[in-house]
Amino acid sequence: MACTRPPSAPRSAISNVNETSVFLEWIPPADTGGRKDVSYYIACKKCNSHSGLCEACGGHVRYLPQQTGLKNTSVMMVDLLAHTNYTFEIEAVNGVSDQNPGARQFVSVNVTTNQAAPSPVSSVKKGKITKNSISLSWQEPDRPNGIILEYEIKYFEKDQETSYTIIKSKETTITADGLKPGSAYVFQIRARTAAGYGGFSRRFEFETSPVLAASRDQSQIPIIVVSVTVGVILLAVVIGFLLSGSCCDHGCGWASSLRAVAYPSLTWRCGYSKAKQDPEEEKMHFHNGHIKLPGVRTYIDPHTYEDPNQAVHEFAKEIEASCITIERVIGAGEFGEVCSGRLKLQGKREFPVAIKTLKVGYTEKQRRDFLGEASIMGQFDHPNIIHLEGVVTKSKPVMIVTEYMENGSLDTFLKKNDGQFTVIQLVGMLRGIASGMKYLSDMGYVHRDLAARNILINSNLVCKVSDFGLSRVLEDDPEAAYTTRGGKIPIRWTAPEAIAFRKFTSASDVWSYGIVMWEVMSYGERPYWEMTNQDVIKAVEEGYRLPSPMDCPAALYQLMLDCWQKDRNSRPKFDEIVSMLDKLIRNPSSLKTLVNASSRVSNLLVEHSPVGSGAYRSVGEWLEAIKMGRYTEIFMENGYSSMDAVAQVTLEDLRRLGVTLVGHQKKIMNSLQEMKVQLVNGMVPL
Ligand code: L87
Repeated sequence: MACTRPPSAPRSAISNVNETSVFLEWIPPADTGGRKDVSYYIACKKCNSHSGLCEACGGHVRYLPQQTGLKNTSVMMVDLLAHTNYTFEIEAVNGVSDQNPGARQFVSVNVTTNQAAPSPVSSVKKGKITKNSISLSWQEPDRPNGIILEYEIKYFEKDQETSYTIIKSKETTITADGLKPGSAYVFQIRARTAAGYGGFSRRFEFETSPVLAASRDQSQIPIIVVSVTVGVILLAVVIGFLLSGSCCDHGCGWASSLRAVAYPSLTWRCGYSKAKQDPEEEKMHFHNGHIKLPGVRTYIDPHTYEDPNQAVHEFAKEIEASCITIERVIGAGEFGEVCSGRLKLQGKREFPVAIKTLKVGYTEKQRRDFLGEASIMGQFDHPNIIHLEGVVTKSKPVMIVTEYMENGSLDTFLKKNDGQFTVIQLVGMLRGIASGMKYLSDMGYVHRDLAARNILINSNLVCKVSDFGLSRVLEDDPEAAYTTRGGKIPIRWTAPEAIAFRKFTSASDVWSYGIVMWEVMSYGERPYWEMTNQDVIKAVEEGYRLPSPMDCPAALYQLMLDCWQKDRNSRPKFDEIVSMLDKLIRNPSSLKTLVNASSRVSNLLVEHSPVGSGAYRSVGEWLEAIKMGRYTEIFMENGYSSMDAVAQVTLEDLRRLGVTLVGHQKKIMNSLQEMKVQLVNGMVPL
């Protein structure tokens, strides 16, 4: 037997961070040591960001599928600590590595995890139950991911979900009272940390004790009569108090704001003073003039404010212009330029920001619409929503300042990096967008213009939803076209009911999300290519849907088709989309089944033409043309030396040849497919 050696280090390791999970992928070592038994070992170190000192990670980290003896070139680590720097060393070993234990051959990757919301509460127990009350207790979530600030308990009478009550508690016990006797109630609990709310627990159902027939005797009637009378008197007093207007003089918190919202015509009587308002209270009690239960976080339409300047300062911090250094122009918006720059706030380190400016000579309406976006953004706090730093309104130009996203708009970024990401990286991007959209839909905000061009992506490939506004959103979008009814709508991204009768809901956002999935999986391809808007509307109405992008995992294409159901109530909800994508990320083999080429093709009008008669005279020329020239030698050495031979290459063959980067596999297979098949019409009837 010939002498063999330990392998060289793995190469080109890449990481994808999702809250407290990290996915790693690499390509095999250049030198396998002349052996076929290469496997991989992952060493995990937790590093102090100040001292730079590292220690072993300890037992809390889970490795999927495992930490040692990995045969595949990818692994996922879950249950990492939030906001922590980790170094992962991916070591290649083979049967003789033990003979030379000194020389570990590894490639290392540094990552910083993000803050994660707490995991759901999993066990809830009932305590004392009476005919009007239910007491509950529960355990802290398995993964609190931080200090739990409070719990939110939502409950409603079974089958009466539309009317629910929310209680907050710092303890892990509560008593819900004022319940109906002998009735079933459904409870759900979620925990909140600095990172926001975790998911709700599953539903727990408990029943109040029944009233015995004997206790429902005549003796209770006087009590009921008295309490109803007292209730009516109290209500009358409250209404009289509200309508009197006298409270304006002493600024009585929520009552004056209730009047401002619920009775806008009365506001002239007292004017509107910020000092008299408690913004927190307003957020908790009202939504577009409706009284809201405390703790139900919903988005407040800035239009409900008489004075838009007040809205913006309620939700956005005023920044002094002298704290901002503008560096360069990075884009254009409807109202003026978008720039990159730096922000230096007192007591903080300077950091990069993006800045939207309002061009000079604006009208009052333009200023209001421009700052309206900041009023909306300022209400959101989520890792997948672009973060508002603040606004400049006291000097000119008026500006909106956000965190800086190094990789810019998602559509441009994907076009620039065609074929360069693994499926898991792409799904990670989609997961982030879905998570941001879930948050927006939970807040009651309908985006209306969800498209890859309105998603920003940072250097960690974290995607964030951007571009908020009300009427102006669509004015700003060059994709938006006027419909016959006069509305301006980005047709290719919009659900049919929103185009036909302006029914914009979170379900129509889900449709758009399906289009974004398609854009992402096809690296920024234009949905419906160069078809006209009219043809798109007609085709979709007739039941045609976009075909699967090339080499798209079947599970993802199925999810797209689900998002594009005609019946908006049958479309998945954003929380279901997030769970589905999480499941796929945790089990990457579920992404291996691709929408196969033959089923794609059977739905298409196709025309076959033999490979080889075409444009390329040699394998080298072809690979160079698709920027895969680095593989020429490997192809030639392995018998793929003519275009006819190349035509037979399968994905399996590519893997065997060491083409392990999914992006490169895609590039090569796509190019072959393109040579073999000419697509005449790519639409798939449902
Ligand atoms: O490279 C970028 N990084 N580009 C091109 C950006 C960024 C960014 O952080 N373009 C924007 N960024 N915008 C405007 C267009 C968004 C689709 C924003 C950040 C943005 C701003 C400055 C205010 C409000 C909303 C988005």
